[in-house]
Amino acid sequence: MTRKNKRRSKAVLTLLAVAAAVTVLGWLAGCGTTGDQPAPTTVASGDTDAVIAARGLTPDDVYAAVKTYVPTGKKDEYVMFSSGGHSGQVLVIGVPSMRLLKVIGVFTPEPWQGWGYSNETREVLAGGNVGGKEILWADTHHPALSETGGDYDGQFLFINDKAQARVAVIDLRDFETKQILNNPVTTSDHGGTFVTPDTEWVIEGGQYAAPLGTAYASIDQYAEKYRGMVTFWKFDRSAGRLMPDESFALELPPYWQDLCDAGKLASEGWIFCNSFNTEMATGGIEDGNPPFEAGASQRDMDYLHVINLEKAVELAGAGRTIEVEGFKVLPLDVAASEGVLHFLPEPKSPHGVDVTPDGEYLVISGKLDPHVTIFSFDKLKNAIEAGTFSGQDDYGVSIVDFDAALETQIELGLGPLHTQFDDQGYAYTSLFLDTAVARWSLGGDAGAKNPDPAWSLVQKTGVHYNIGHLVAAEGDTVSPDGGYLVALNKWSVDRFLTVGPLHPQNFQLLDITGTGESMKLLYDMPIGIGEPHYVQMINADKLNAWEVYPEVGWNPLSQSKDPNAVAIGEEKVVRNGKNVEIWMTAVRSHFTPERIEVEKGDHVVWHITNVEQAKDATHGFALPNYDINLSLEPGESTTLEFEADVGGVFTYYCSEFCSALHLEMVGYFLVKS
Ligand code: RUQ
Ligand code: CUA
Repeated sequence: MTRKNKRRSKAVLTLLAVAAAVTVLGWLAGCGTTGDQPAPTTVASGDTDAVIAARGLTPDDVYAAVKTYVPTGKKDEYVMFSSGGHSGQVLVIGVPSMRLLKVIGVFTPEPWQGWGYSNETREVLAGGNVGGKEILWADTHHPALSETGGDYDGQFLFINDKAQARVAVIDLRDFETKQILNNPVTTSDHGGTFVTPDTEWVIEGGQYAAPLGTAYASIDQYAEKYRGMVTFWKFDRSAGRLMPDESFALELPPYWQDLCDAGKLASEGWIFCNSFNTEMATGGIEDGNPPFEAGASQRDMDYLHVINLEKAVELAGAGRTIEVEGFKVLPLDVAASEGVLHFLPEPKSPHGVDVTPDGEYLVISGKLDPHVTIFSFDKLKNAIEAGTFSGQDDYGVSIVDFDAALETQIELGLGPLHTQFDDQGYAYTSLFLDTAVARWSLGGDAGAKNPDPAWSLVQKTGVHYNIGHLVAAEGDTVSPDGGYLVALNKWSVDRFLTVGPLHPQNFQLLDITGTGESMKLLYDMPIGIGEPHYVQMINADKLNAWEVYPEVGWNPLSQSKDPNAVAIGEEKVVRNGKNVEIWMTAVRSHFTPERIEVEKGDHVVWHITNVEQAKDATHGFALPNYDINLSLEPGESTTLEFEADVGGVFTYYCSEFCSALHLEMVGYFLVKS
């Protein structure tokens, strides 16, 4: 048993004992009602039994409360990184308390943290411009924590934008976005981001086929001119950046690629991506054609794309790529003839492909098939080597014989989507239509860790409602932790007070500590921001974020001291023709200087350093009518630049309540017309 597991088991035992005691007290107090009417707010203070009785809590409620309550001063055991969906941001949430710790500005300006208002943050956002056009929203789907040896290492987080085919890099030393890149080869992505076990590559799988790059082709030329893709972004860990020049895409048939996963341990070096619409439906309901939803779900089988990444890297290195919009692309015919790409039939309009922790099996969820289909990587590899193919698709890609790679199929229920794993040899699959989480037992060595028969459905627990993704603690790594699982529900229907017709989505925490049919629902968390898709949950011990920047004058983009950092006593304003450059400090409770006068039409460059080193001593910098608000964390130095094109007198002020004299932390910006 690892240190972590021991600690957790002990904690769980203590919690169970407390919960049992409270539960008995609850029963003695005669509670057990399950009404959803508002509970009385005034009950005898200090009397736990009376509170339980007055609030109508059941023994299960009390257990859930005791399992999730994190008292003040204590900290959460896990941290979840959640996509913020079409808000374009990332959410940071503590587990088991399910408290929101932070919203990280990624693709969308986030004024309270100054994201998108300084030179540095604008530069990062501009990396996501598409054909020179500023795009300030995104549909974030799948966050991926950086890994070392297939385990989260707590250093970086990546996330994709499905709408514009972009990827972002967040540095977990300061939880700030450092890079955004637009994929020049494609217009949409979905199967991203996923990382290889040592984070050499960040995977971005495509979604809706289109002509590569910005080319135009009529929809009648779909089969000849439209293409899918998967892109492998090379990651330089020491620079903390993706390297476009060392990255490449793989051209794929115009099926709609969906989620991907990287092989690990036994299957390291291989990448697996699902696809749907192998029918190559092109829509046109208005012309009497079947709508996409019908046209794209005719066939019983679609194709799992089995990609030999090592071989692809080798061929890209040997110059077998072509260039599309200045980006390297390994052509489909090369991939097919050189054995980089094979197809494996998979039922039916699949969504998630998830590799088991040992890397031995691939779990496929077909949205229209009540089973999960489990392939053995070993069998798959042998079939490829032996050439056990059932044919080729229209693009010359060999199709591996389904039965040759099949391990088994397990009937779970309706609408299986995604699968995660625990430390006891269980897998957990979300069932969208059943609105349930299915716990099932793995086979192989992993499955021997629990008492349930191998490859069998063990329990289904209802969730509220219509679950998409789910996450278990470190549940997609080589060593999942178990303990907690979160269901990411698309609908909340009746779970919360109504806040208008746009309802929050609902994260539900489940207790997965036991074996057999012991899964329990613990907690509901409304998500008051865009639709989260995927989440990863990391042990909090693995994160080593800074509490203040390491040195006064720190530039968060370069992660080093800024050449324009200002020390106390060195503040100045320098005019050079129409250019005015300001070097300013911020400290409790004043800016220096406090009066700045410019001419209308001047070009202003303004450097500000927060010279504080105390935790939490953040200053804001709000400049009214100029659309500027900054957040200067302790030690941070930043620059902003603008034309003084609005005449008048404006007070720049600190927008963080930093001290008793915060209201006095102000200065006059006078723009003479
Ligand atoms: S995908 S649940 Cu990106 Cu399943 Cu949304
Ligand atoms: Cu500084 Cu308020």
